[in-house]
This record gives sequence, structure tokens and C-alpha cells, in this order.
Amino acid sequence: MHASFLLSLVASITIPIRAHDPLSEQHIFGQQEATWLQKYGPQIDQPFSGPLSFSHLPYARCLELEETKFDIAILGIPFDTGVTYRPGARFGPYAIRSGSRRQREARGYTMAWGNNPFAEGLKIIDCGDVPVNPFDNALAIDQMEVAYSTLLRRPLATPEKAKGTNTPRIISLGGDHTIVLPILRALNKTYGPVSVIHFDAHLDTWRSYPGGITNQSRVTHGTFFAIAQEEGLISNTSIHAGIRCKLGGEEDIENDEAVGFQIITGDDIDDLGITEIIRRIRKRIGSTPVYLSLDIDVIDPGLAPATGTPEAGGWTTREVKRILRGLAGLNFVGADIVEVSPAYDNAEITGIAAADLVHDFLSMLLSDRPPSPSKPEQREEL
Ligand SMILES: [Mn+2]
Repeated sequence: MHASFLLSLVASITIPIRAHDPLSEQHIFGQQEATWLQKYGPQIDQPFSGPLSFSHLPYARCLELEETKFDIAILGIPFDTGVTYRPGARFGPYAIRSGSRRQREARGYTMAWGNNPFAEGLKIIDCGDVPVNPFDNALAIDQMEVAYSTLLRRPLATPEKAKGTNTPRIISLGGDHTIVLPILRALNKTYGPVSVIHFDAHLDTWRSYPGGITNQSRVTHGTFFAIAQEEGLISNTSIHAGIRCKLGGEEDIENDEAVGFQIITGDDIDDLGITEIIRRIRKRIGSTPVYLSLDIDVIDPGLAPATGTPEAGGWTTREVKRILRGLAGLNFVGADIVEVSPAYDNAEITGIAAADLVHDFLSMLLSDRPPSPSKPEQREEL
């Protein structure tokens, strides 16, 4: 076919653009003198653009700006000098925020929860990172406690929606697991001893790291729960979920019980199932004030490789998400996700999983009860 014939054919089927149509390309591209605002309106942040805050939430340096109020704060705690194996979790808050970029209020609704945590009328903001000292752990731990206490004492932004509490809640982005010791110290001043729901491959209740002969060297990401128990920060009603690490022996389990924990193992996901795991956690916690701590290494390294002490044979991200849905309605005083160490990540797998779990934390904190697990009438139609 001759080229000129093709061109004339294309021309004949093109719909003519009308110059007076405000949506016509001729009209839009013809406005050479218009400013961006006149021509295109607000400078929106797209999922892949804009400054980095969790899920594009408003960002404020809350520790410094003492008038800043919120109901739920996202707080980065980039501390990683308490690890026993791979370092790097100081970049966890950055990785989780980066993994959250496709989450935002306009796309915050999930079928699983039946809610959009960003559209419930509560003020949720990203309070930035605690400037922890990377050279002196004693100093860093005090900085973390002071930061957390400072935010806990902040008045709520919308107390009328608070359902009986005057205390804001903080979702911390670690950092290695050591950050939970100063967090529990801060929570203790407001709530007294709390229960802990602890998702992790490891117990984190060891009394000390071998060779640690000074008091400060006892404070690690594997010992903080034992120290918290010695300080009276946690009640004897805590529970682990997902445990599968190798131990020194049965004495570790006896010690764990003395620290106040029951154990749900990694294998229990097959032997008990998700529904029974949820039932056991809820029974253990009851109505006590409870802190949720999720070590990303509870998830299988195939699905969350970027962590400091990976353990094979873990839970899937989906299984953890389903258990979290079953915990809504417990008396949560705060939550964290820790041990994301993005130098070991591939294609942001771990950062995206962690960000998604934080979205679940928000839905969980805002729900009075677990969402209905299924809609049978709809399922029958499928
Ligand atoms: Mn841990």
C-alpha cells in the first residue's frame, strides 16, 4: 500500500479537534502564558514522587514542634547498635516509608478490614525520626525514652473520637528490637505494666549475651524483654507468636516463662491454624493494656529477606496479616515493627511488606472488633 494513501486514510478518520472545547488538546497546549497553578492546579504528589513520609501523611518534627497534636503518630527510631548479627536496621524507617509510597488516603480502603484508617476522622501524622546517638547506647536509649514519653504526653488532636483515653498512640518504625526497652519504660509511666504480643522468630527473653559482663552490654535486641521484666515493665500475661529459632536448651523455655511469656511456635500455624492462634492470643491478653511488637523476621526470609537475624521456615505475610485482623478490639497502647534492614532487601520486598503491616496496624487500632471473616452470601455466588 502506498504511504501517501495511508496518511490520507488516517487523516480521514481523525476526529477534528474543536478550538473552543476547553478539554481539547489544541486549547490546553495553546495556553503558553498560563502558570502551572492556572493551567494544571495543585502540585500533587504521586505515589513515586514527593518528600518521604509514611503513606504520604503530613510530616512534622513533633519532638521539636511542641504544639503539634495527633491521635496516632508514626515515629521512626533508627537505632541499630544493639544487634547480634547483621547491622543496618537504622535504615528501617526509611525503607518502610519508601515501601509505603503506594499507600495513601485516596487508596486506603481494604476489603479485608472494611475501613480506611486515614478517613476515620482521626489525625494520623508522621512525626519523623528520633535523632538517636549512634555511638553511645546508654545515651541513645535515654533519647528514645524521652522522645516516646514526650509524644505520649501530647494532648489528643480529636479527643471526642478517643473512646475514653486521653493518650495518643504511637506506631514505631525500627530500628533493631532493643528500641522496645525504652518504649516499655515510657509506656510504664502512663499505663503501668503492660502485656506484650510479640511476633518474632526469636524469644528475645535471654538474660544476657555471652561475654557481656557490664550492665550496658546486657542491653541487646535479644535481651530487652528480660530486662523489662526485671524492671517490672511487663505483666505475666504476654505471648510470643511465630517462634522457631534454635535455643541453648530447654532452660531457655523455662526462662522465657519466668519472663512472662507463652509461646506459639512457627509450626502452630499448621497444627493449630489461624483461628485457634487468634483465640489463644486473645485469651492470654484479655482486657489488659497490651503492646504489639512485630519483628519482621517472624515472616519467612523468602518473603522478608531484609532483616538482621533471618530464620528459615517462617510465616507468610498473608498469615501474619490474618492473625492481626483477629486481634482488633484488644486494649492496644502502641505498636512497632522492627528489624527491617534494607541493605539485604531485593526489589523492596521487605519494605513493602512492612509498610503493608503498618497499614494493618492502623486499621487494627481503629477497629472495635475483628472484621467479619467472610461474606458467605457473596462467596456462594462465585
Ligand atoms: Mn526480635
